[in-house]
Amino acid sequence: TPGVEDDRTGLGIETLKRAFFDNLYYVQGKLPNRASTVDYYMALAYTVRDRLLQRWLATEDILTRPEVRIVGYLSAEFLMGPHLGNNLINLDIYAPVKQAIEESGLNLQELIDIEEEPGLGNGGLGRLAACYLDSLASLQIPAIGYGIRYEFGIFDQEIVDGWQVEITDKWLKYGNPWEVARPEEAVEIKFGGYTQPYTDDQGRYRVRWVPGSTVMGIPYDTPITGYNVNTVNTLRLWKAEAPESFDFTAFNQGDYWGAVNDKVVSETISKVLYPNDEQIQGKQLRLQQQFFFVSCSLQDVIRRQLESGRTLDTLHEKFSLQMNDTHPSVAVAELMRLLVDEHMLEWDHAWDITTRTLAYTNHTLLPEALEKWSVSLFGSLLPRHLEIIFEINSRFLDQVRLRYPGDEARLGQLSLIDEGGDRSVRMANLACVGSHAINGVAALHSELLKKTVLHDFYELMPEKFCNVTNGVTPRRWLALSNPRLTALIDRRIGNGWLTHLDRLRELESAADDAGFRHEWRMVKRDIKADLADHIANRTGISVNPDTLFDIQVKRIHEYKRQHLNVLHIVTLYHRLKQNPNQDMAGRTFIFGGKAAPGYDMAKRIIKLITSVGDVVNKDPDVSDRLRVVFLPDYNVTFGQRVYPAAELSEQISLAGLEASGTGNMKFSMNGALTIGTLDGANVEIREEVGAENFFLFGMKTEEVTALRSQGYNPMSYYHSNETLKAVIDLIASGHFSHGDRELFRPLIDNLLYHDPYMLLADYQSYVDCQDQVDRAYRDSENWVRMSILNAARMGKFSSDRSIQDYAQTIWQADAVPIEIEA
Ligand code: 26Q
Repeated sequence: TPGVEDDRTGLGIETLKRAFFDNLYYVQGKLPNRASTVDYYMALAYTVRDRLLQRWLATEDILTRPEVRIVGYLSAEFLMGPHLGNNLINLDIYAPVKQAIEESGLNLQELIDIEEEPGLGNGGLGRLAACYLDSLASLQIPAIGYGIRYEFGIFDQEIVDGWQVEITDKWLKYGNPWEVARPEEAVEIKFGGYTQPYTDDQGRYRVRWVPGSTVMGIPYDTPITGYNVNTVNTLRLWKAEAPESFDFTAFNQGDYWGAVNDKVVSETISKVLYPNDEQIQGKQLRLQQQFFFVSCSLQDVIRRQLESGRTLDTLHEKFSLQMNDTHPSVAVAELMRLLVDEHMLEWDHAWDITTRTLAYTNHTLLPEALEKWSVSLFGSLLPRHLEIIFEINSRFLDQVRLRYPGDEARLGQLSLIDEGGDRSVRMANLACVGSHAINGVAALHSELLKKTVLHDFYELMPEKFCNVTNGVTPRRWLALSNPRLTALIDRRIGNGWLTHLDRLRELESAADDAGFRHEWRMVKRDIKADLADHIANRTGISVNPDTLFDIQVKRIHEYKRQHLNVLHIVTLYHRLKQNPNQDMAGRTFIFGGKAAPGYDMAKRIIKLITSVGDVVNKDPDVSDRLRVVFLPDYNVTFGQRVYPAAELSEQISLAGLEASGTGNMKFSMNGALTIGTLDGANVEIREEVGAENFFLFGMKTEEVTALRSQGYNPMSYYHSNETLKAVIDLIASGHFSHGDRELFRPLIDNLLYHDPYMLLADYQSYVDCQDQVDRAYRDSENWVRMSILNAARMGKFSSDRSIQDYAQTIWQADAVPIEIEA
């Protein structure tokens, strides 16, 4: 009937209201008088989901066309953050939905805020995967994100008596309206057992894998909307379940307990995300998780290839598979096994397809963070894959010998097997050999990779190496999280910049416009007041929105040097105690971040922050100018509140250790200035915003290397710097720990006797730089000017640019616009 809107797709206000209450009734099974906020949230989520399904199915449909090239992003983590608000932005239905919800007597923000965020990642690497999915869809590039549907994501953090306490993350407790299970596309995954050589009917030598156990991988699909386009890609996450055949055999033998136990063991695989980042332990379950999602995903890719009417010879023409760090790197061996053992391709042919299909992104320079698995563990879990890796290694090392005759040392470095002590498989080496492209995540990082951790690979195959500097999606990190700044920018330069972030440069002239500066300042001030309210509600600490908001939010790690920030705070405290009339701008120091549960030093850094805060915030001599807040449970949702409110972004890792950083970009986009070292993407941020708009301090990577090789002695800094000594002594004396001199001893001793991240060497430079920040902040007109210029010059750090780089240099993937009949 003309003029009548479909209740599942219509966008008229009355239609939206009717659809919303229909979903509340028919899906949630609730009448308005009995409905909770969660019920309303669910009803709204289904209402929004209905409105993207046509585009989702149309996008799925074009994947089956043989000529359409698909990017598969393989990642053990996808730190998506809440979907509802993001989908409202991307579908461009925020305004009508807000009106419909408000006319229904409800508050849209309240419904958006109640969503449990899917925290299926630790930090940077997982969040990067999420930004990349957003940009892939927005650029209309057909793509599938492949990962694990962890039942428990990253733990929730509570702070009890100043210490971190971990709480399990039951994100699925009310159900997940954004996912669709596809049990009909389940696959079988095998583990353990042994291998058996045999001769096939053509008389060829072959190997059969007789597995010890099987689990099923059930795909759960989540739609990934693009911004203002028809493309809706898929995030396909795998859940592990026991195969039914298990029940039958066990039940028939009367072993009920055994059958149930097998089920429990199988389902353990996708139970929980490992909460460690950077520092890794070789746990069997982690390797099972990695193989599980890789094998599920590769089988899925092969099925799609065959269903599109292609043969496996051209797998690399239809698919480009990106490995997010080495976590999915067993894909090299698994793709070889699928092609050679199951699909009967010749080794050389299979190897050619494998290396042309796979590419590898490295995210770390910490040597201890390079993934290794003991050969015995690997062989007991994946006996056939271990054989395949040995075969790949033997052929690879033969080539290396031809190139470098007699160079045994180099051979030892390049080998996929570390022969020292307990033999182990080096996953980065496997990823390098099995990929056609290897990239770092910022210019400096990619250069350092070639010079250090992957140096021998670079000399052997320089053509594989490239850089793709990270980026973040301005849809979530500006439009969604900072609507007021977004509206102000729109008023000045019109719209269109969210998909062409370089156009923010048109704001440069506004930096010289006093009226615009005033508006910019008012927006920032309002958002700071909101954050201040939130801090008061969450922690009971009152903070003054007219002080400088100085923020460090990221995983707690020694190399990120949150404790250097603390040394600065104690320095200011010490100064103010000595000279209470000291002239300085008031500052609010805000920290957030989780420590890996087994990382004692990181947990003690949290305790140090909260303890210094307890003393400083209560001391009337200083608390008008200094406040220290540790905000518990830093996550994507909280990030969306914090970046818009920041004025100073702390990016203070020891140079050469932060691969890129992505929080640095989110801060700067929202008009914060950076105090930082020349590390990771800070280098490029500074290049873009101009040295005069960036607070640089600390040693450069070359200076770090030089100091280390000449023999670093932290104690000499302690003895030669009076303030530093006073600050360290104050912490050691028990001043912040009710007289307890033991509490922070592990931290202090580590700094004085080892200081692996060279805080003491960078201390003075950091404090001097912070003093410059203080002076700059007090020239408030110029500060606002710099703030505007920071935001205006962030175009490079849109993840759209990163994805275009990947698409052109690594994937050869094109946009495929999706047509929808009206
Ligand atoms: C590996 C094996 C076993 C258990 C855990 C892990 C594991 C898990 C997560 C190892 C590392 C991670 C996460 C690393 C990470 O987030 N790296 C960050 O990646 C960002 C995106 O490229 C960069 O911006 C950061 O600089 C980098 O630290």
